[in-house]
Amino acid sequence: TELRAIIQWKLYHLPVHERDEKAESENTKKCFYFLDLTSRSFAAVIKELHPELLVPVCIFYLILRGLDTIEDDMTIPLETKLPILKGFDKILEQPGWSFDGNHEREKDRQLLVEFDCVIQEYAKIKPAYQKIITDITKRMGDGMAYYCDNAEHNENGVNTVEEYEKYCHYVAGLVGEGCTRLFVEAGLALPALLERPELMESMGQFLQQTNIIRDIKEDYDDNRRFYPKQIWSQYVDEFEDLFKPENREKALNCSAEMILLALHKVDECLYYLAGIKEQSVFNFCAIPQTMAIATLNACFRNYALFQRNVKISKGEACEIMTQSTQNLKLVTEVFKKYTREIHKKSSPQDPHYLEISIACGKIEQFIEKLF
Ligand code: RWZ
Repeated sequence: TELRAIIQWKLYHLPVHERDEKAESENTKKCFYFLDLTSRSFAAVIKELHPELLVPVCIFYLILRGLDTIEDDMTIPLETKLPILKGFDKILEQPGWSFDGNHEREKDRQLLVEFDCVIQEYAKIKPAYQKIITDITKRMGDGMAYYCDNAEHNENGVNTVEEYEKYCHYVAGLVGEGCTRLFVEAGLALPALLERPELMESMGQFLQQTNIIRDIKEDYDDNRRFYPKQIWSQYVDEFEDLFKPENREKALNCSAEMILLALHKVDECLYYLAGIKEQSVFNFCAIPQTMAIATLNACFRNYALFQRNVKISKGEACEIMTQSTQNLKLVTEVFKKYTREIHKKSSPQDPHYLEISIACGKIEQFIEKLF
């Protein structure tokens, strides 16, 4: 109830070129160079953040990106990988640390080779922010180590929906928690958000689940599978059968069930956004969420998902950007639009047709209730 009352928007906007260039050291610039290098979508929203959080969030991003690169790299032997993942929080306190054992993507590799610039910048931010970042790094590293070790003994990837959501908790739910604690510490979000941890968890879950749904083909080609067996095994006997043209309908129904699971997070994401007081933080949180619902719509009942990368169009992305940088009302309009499109496309032949209708209807009702 308190969360709902807080829709007073203060427009904050300071173009990057007007910020005090001299205050930023060469080292800081190098960190922003790495932000651009390693992030497709987050660099833009991070660079527009309130000055108080600009560098801390950039550093937070680079640290987790470094961790993610280690986790992802299948060429690093487990006996090297696990100690790095589990001790990454300690690495942040080691000036000069770098890693050149990564050989998968050149851009990610370079960040780890020159990781010292992140460590130096981390040392300069407020201790309260450092504490939050270290805590999340520690818990995420431990979670990743657990899943890497597990994957070694378990060829089939994630089994249950519970395991799937737990994996998403480590790689994304924790990002939601870290960001929220930074916002509250900076006085830019309501402390009440910390008393409803399921809201920040859903923010991360919704983004991560959308990425997993969208990247199924790319992940399969890299020999990774994140769709839980509990879901795909209802449609096909072997995971690879999802990609056979004769299983087209089964594959589409499987992806629809994955999308249904993600849609269950939407209400909590919108409720979370109602707790953000400051415009640049609102944009930072809202843009990825609206991009995600548009991406789910682009994937829904689209067989291309099993053949190549599905993307939203430039035009759609532009419209979403404008609508996501104003207020909660316009953000809910974006959600309403894409939820309706998903609802319209749903197939009565789909075993989860009824559940999908209910989920879409609930989102619409929730939006009506918010205002
Ligand atoms: C946005 C401050 C790249 C940090 C974590 C992100 C890597 C696995 C990928 C740090 C949205 C996709 C980016 C869900 C959080 N973890 N999952 C800041 C980072 C979704 C972002 C990416 C996660 C993450």
